[in-house]
Amino acid sequence: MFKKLSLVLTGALACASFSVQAEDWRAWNIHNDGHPNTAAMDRFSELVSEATGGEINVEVFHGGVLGSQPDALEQVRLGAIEIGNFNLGPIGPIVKEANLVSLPFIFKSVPHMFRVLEGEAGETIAAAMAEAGIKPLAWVDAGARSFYSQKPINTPADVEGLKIRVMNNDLYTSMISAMGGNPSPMAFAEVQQALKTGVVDGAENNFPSFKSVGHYEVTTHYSLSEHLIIPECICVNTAKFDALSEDMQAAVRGAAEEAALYQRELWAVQSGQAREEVEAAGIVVNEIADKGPFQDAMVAVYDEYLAANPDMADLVEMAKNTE
Ligand code: BDP
Repeated sequence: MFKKLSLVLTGALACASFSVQAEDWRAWNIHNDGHPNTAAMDRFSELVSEATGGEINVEVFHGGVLGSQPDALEQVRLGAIEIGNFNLGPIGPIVKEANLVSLPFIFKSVPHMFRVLEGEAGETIAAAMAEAGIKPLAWVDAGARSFYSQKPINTPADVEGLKIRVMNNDLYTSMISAMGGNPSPMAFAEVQQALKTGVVDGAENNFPSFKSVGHYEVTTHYSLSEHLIIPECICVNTAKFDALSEDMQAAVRGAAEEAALYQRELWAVQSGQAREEVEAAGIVVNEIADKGPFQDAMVAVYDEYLAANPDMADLVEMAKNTE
């Protein structure tokens, strides 16, 4: 009897704590409908509700409406936005370790990038990000970034004199300068207009993003330089996550991991589709037979970066030594 009563009471208490603890989280997503990450973030929201029994509800704000990526990252650090799908490029200026992934040609391929992230280098980056208030729960695929412009780019000399939009990170400005181009850091939302009006001559991104925000409508050539393979994350405000019970932490992390696997499946299919679609719309895609000259041009970027950040040498070695 006593046992029964205590069970009932425990149940009542669980319900009471359930309603008190229910949390509404806002999630930032820069992409719009039709981009694989948008579908993955919607899936994440469903998975979190299921896994937490409705204790945490994630409302995803697509299309960057909660702010530019650098702004949103600050908001996550402050806890004004709880969670989001972020690219590690703009995290580099906040978390030095994350800059490993922004060194041009550091990874041999997307699978190589994931192997590095799953190893000690990835653990170091994740710990540093968590320390800075942006805790990665799962890694997301963002393919490789290549240049696009009004002309084909086959060698670094073809970049000379071109004004190229880059994400907000000094490594990218050095990268463009090392090829003789003029780097122009700019928010993602402004790039289409800037390409259209000639404020910039080119930009660089993966196929799904090139397509989804219409950059392919205002350029003619996409050149497969694949100079950057930058991962993304589902990242949460560290304090918010750490304050959850262990069960809730496991539920949210599990949802992020499952959503990330889903994203990678979508990416595998949709990045090929995006390429086909932009080609069908008239974009000329050119293979770059020899990427050697691009890599040679980056030696100066590495030298300058490692001279200023000697403590990054270990991470660079780890990445290079990862099979
Ligand atoms: C896309 C990333 C997004 C970036 C954008 C950019 O998914 O996070 O903001 O590139 O170039 O591929 O700014």
